[in-house]
Amino acid sequence: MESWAGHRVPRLPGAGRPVRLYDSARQGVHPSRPRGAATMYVCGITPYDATHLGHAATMIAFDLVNRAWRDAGHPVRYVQNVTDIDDPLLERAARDREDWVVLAMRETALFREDMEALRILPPERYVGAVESIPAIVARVEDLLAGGAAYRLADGSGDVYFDIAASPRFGYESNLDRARMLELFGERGGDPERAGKRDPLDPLLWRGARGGEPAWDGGQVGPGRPGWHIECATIALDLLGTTIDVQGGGNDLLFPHHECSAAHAERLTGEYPFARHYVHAGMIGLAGEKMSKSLGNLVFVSRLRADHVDPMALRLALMADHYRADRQWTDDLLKVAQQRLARWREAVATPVGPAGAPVLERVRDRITDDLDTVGAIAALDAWAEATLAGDRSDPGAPTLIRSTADALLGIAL
Ligand code: 5CA
Ligand code: ZN
Repeated sequence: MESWAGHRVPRLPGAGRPVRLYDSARQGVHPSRPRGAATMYVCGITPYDATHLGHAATMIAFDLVNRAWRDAGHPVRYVQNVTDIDDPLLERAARDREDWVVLAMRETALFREDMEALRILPPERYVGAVESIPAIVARVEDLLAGGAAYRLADGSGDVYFDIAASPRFGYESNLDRARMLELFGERGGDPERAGKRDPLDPLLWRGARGGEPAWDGGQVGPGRPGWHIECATIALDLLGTTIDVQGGGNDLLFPHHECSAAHAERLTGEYPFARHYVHAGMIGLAGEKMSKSLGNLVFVSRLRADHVDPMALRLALMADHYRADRQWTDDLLKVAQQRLARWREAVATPVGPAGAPVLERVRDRITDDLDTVGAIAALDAWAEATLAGDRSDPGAPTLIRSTADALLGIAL
């Protein structure tokens, strides 16, 4: 699939720092230690509706990781998927009497536009599930041949992963079995399905059904891919055996990231699949998680059409810590708009207070598990001092402009 257009990132003087991130598996903040190029796989959209502010917030969080790594001198290899075949997409298309392919293409195109407007650096590879089917089939064949997968005996052609083949199952999410069962049922799993070895076994391949799209699955049989094997396959094939960051919103902690890690580790024999499992908090509206199924969405494209500056949107979504579940409010946007205007006014002056310590402070805060609150406070303080008349450093406005651009993705 086509990715979206990027932009030039200014180089900052001095040295960037090692990036420290919270890892859900170890339940603590640890430095990421990329060996050469840093590798990151982020779980992208299921394109049955337009990009909402929750998607945007999650993509911004991982864009900050990308920018911090680059600042530290690492080339970044970043891959993101599009789940362009799955139950929710087919259900929406059926509801609206629309061709599911047309729906997916339209919403993916809109997502690209939104990402570009928000100045999210594009992934090196932006990959759909459909185009990955031959690769996924090869992985399912491999799991079947190795005894880690089984075919249901009911003639459906459905193939499941046997979680007993994954002795560490549960290490990524740190949840007890009761909670796993609950979440599995809520998030696309089928704990009640008869004939499975364990209610938590996830679907690898769904055998062809009348009225549903299906692909040639070789020895696996005709059908379509399961969700977790999609992300495991794409990440392994494009980034290699062990990746630095597996990312997404915290709604993917279980079962999605647990199961993709279990698949990948069984396929490669290497542990862990990801050195860091990084999860962004959920953006909600009026106390509810913003989600397509609840229908309580604020779309990025809607706000853009209303002439909201995407930079203000970006600032608003960075005003609290990325891991916090938080609510979207009109007030959040107003504050960000005022902040953006102050920063722009300040960098438009020819001189300001010293810029270098501000750059160091922003670097320090961002590399401490993406502390955007601290980074924004440092830029606020500089802008207020400038506007109050502290004008000692003629290089400062340019440096601050580059700092906001390179590290926060904010064009002033
Ligand atoms: N296609 C799968 C991932 S492989 C999926 O979860 N798609 S999605 O469209 O539902 O979400 C796309 C990304 O946005 C995921 O990383 C998801 O965790 C994140 N996300 C979804 N809803 C929210 C929300 N309300 N707040 C923050 N992030 C969200
Ligand atoms: Zn995924």
